[in-house]
Amino acid sequence: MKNKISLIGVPMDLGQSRRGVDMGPSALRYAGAIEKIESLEYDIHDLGDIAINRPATTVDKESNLKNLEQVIEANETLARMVDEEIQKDRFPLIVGGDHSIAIGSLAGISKHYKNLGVIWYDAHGDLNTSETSPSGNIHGMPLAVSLGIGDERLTNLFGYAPKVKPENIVIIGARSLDPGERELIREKGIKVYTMHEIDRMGMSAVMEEAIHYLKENTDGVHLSLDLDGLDPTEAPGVGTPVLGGMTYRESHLAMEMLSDSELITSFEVVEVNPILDEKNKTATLAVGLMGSLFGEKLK
Ligand code: B3U
Ligand code: MN
Ligand code: MN
Repeated sequence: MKNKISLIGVPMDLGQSRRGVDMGPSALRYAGAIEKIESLEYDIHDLGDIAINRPATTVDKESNLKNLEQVIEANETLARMVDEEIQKDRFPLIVGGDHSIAIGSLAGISKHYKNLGVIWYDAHGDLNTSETSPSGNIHGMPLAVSLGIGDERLTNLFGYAPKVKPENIVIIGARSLDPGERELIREKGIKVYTMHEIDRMGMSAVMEEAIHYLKENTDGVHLSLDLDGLDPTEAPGVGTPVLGGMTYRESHLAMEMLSDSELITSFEVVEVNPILDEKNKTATLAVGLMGSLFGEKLK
């Protein structure tokens, strides 16, 4: 991993319906994200937060997508910033905000790789389109969008599509998939470790397999960490909690194994909602996971 990191805050809450996740970047900074990473001897620049245009909720008439224009605008800014940081040879660490910001992260990252791998650590698949989405919430769509599936205004963000290939994606921790998402997973042959596989195989074997799978064919791997991948008893501060998630210990192990693998070339932490949290528990947990991903156990 590069020892130069740039943190970009994206206080985006328009990709879903519960306010408060826009305070995620503040909660993560308050929980000591910068100090944690500095303590691990990285040179970290905090680039501050992207400005989000936040009018009342709008719904695009033809597509039913909520807050489409604002989501596009913020993601274009994010893509540009991420692209610039990679050009400066710095590791992008993006902190949200809801998961719709992965559209911009992947748009800025992917042009630097021929075969970008993606690890999607999440209770959800985020593989909906405006047709399959039960909610119209764009945070349930970023992985489909990055595959080039969905509304063109999103898929073509930053001027190209697709950003990732289905065979370079690994989803870990899924336990809430909509019918359209299941169909897409089957159709595209996307590798998914649901909670069933994690329970049967154990996190260690799952991560070993996932790392081996991505090592073969990718030249960089983006880790997209949605805090609702964890069990809500341990990470209550998320907008759409789903019971039966990955534990604190499993998640630390996963981050440590990824750190050891030296595969990860960009990282994003999303869906921390301090309003729904208990004394910043979820942000604090997230900062701990960042520490593990950045090699804390070796220090
Ligand atoms: N799959 C549902 C729910 C959802 C997706 N991502 C989150 N929730 N966090 C949807 O609205 O697309
Ligand atoms: Mn998600
Ligand atoms: Mn999720």
